[in-house]
Amino acid sequence: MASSLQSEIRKKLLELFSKANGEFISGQKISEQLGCSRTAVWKHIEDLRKEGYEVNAVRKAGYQITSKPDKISSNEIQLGLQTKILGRSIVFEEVVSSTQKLAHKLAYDGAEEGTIIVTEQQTEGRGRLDRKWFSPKYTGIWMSLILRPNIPPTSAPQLTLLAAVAVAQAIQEVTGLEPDIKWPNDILLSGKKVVGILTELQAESDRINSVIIGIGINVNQSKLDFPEEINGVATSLSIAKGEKVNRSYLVQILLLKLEHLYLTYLENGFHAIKLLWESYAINIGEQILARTLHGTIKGRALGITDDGVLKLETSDGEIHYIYSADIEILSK
Ligand code: BTX
Repeated sequence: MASSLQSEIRKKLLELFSKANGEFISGQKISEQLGCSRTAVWKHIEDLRKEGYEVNAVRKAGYQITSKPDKISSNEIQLGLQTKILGRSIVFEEVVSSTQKLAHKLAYDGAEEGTIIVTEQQTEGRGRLDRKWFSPKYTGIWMSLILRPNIPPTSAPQLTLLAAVAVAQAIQEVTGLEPDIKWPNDILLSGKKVVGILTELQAESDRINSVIIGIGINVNQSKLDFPEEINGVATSLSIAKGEKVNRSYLVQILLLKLEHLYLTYLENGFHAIKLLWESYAINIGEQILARTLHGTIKGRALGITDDGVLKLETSDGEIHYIYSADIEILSK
């Protein structure tokens, strides 16, 4: 109770500074607006400083924020967040093994729909099929989102595609870059992977308890930051754009895009999402190699079905439906 009151006060304080637009606010005004004593205000300011905010304090004039930390935190994400459901509850940890792992636990314990788990660093970030996801500190967005849609478990892959569209839209809006999507879950810039998406379920045979969508975005890494094994295949937004990108702002826009698509999806189904997804897809119409758990198939990617399943035509004219695979594009 006490801590949620503290975080409410903190949120209000940051809102006040945001409205002040870099101007001073008097201690008196802050204490009135926050409904707490001048000493409590001073303590909150000290806490902000510890988190890396630079706060100017001048007698009679009051307080002024002169710079914000290049950090991800609940405050940074919440301040200016325009969503109604997604990200209204934020769990932030400086370091975790994997936000997916923590999200599973919280979802199991009843976390509300829209809860996000965000961290500065993952020590055991994971990709599909237990592969590793490289998640160094202060450079990326490592986030899991808990959803509780009333859809059958077989429709859950559609949410991976929905998330990919939302990430692509957010990257486009924030950076002006034009990402491609490679079925099902890779987002690429100039052919290199900049985002990975991992969708996992807590479900019974016919109903979903929760969908946990893990999103990893390489934001401010330089080329040298990637380990050798992925150096040739990975990139970051800042490498592609030539300048740093504000991560908290990107999370805010991403949540907004996700929410919009998710509500559209719940109301009208997958079709509109499918059309958007196809507008970003690079492997449709191409000769591809699909490596599935059951073997490798070569053929032309015809598109995706209304369920988000990849349709592939082999040279003998046979149509195959691919539910899960790694895709290599053979022709452009
Ligand atoms: P994936 O299986 O499609 O991709 C994993 C593969 O991508 C690795 O085997 C490696 O070759 C390459 N890779 C690893 N790290 C990176 C990176 N930072 N950038 C580009 N390529 C890389 C993709 O799986 C799904 C990834 C989801 C990550 C999020 S982060 C938040 C959440 N928590 C968590 O543990 N995972 C998700």
